[in-house]
Amino acid sequence: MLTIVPRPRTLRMSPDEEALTLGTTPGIAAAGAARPVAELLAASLRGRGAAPSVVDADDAAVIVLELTGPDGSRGASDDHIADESYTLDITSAAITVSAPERAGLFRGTQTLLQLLPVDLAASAQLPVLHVDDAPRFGYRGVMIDVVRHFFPVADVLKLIDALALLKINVLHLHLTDDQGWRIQIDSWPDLTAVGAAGAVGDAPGGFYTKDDLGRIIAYAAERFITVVPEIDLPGHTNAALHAYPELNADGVAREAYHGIEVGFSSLSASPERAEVTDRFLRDVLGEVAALTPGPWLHVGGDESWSTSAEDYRDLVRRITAAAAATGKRVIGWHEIGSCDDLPAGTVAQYWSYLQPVAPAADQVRAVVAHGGQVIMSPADVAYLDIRYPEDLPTPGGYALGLDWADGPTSFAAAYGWEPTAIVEGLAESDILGVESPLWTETALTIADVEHLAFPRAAALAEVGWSAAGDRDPAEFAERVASLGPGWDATGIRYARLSEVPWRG
Ligand code: TNX
Repeated sequence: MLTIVPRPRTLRMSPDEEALTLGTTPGIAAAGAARPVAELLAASLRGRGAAPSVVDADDAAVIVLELTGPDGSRGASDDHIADESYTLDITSAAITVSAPERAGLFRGTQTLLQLLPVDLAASAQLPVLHVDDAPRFGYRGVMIDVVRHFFPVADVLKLIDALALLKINVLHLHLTDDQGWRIQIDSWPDLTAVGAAGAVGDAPGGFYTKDDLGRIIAYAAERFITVVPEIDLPGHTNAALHAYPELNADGVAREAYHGIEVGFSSLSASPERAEVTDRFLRDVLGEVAALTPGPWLHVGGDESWSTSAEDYRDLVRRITAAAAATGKRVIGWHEIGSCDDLPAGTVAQYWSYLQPVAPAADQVRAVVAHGGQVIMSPADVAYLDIRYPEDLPTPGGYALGLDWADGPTSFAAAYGWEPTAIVEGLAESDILGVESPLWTETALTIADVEHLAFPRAAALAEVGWSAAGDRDPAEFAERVASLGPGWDATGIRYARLSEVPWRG
């Protein structure tokens, strides 16, 4: 059976034709802008024991990567959503991936990698087939909270590779929260000098220098994944309120916080703090926007329960205006829809349930009514930090996951939802895409993150990429089982859920 996740738009098999034999020293032909994609494919094949060589267009190469469009040199870091469509052709003689843009070419190579065995030290047989593929939604994200626990750059790069294989194209980094501030800001140095020290419990803190974040962004961009940075405002700001007393209404620094409660911190809307708060917003959002080449800037907006409704609307207006002034498109959690003065094109990230809890649906519709769009992250199905229904051995031996979002989330539930069926009145085009957040209150290590994320991130990837319509959970579980050997080979500590018929 064929093993492509997410399911491609069309797949035509020709079982009567003679299979292709891929030797252990395959040539990969790629010219010009296709070359870096070929180099990445070669590195992946090398990781599986083959000895490929990348050549300029050459008839002898068994793998050919070709760009067909005039925009062939554009990448995900440009100010547009890349064209990710591609075709993959396997004949008895050759493998050809064609795409109008490099992003699609890269996506096609990920499909090819899924079709190849994990051990290429011996020659492999590939069936003759034709894949014609393109995503349903332009934004298919995974978020990682690097505040509640901090993850060094190498951990994030490993995660990026695993997400790239699933054709995820956005990595949302939750960079600030009550427990810590994780990104260097030159104009406000104490955000990290003071605000990055701790995490949840007695876990160590940490932060990314601008160079660190630059390495993450560059690595992601090579794989056509856009990094969306989030500075969570006006709530979830205890780390900043701890580092800078002048950001507090009373001018007194808050204590450092290492718990997991939410909703107690807020920037001040008081007129006496207007100058310093607006300067803070301008400086921080300006520096973060300058660091990230992608089109989006996430400003949080969730759970500001200690901010009055009036102050919240005032602060969100100022926050989103400062974010929009950087030239980025603003994203916020759906609560920002209570502010009726949002910049044009603002995106609301919906994190209520499949059955919306008031006023979430109204807030989302308000954003759409102002010309904005929505990212769907329903907590009861898309959240990766919610625990599994079964108790599985975990990498660290301690329990992982929270269960506030309507109890545990099964693999079938993570797969069986439709983004357009949640908030009434939204058209398909109102939905920018889907995202799975992974909050890290219980995840101390990247192995913990992997256990929570995989295989459920594969479900999110298919909800975002593959055509709407009937999803057969049993058939999907079969395909996901085929990812197991690749995850084993690359050291991904996925959860061996009983819902998936893992091989071996
Ligand atoms: C709510 S969901 C949060 C996070 C927490 C998470 C889990 C959302 C937008 N905010 O701050 O980490 O619950 O406790």
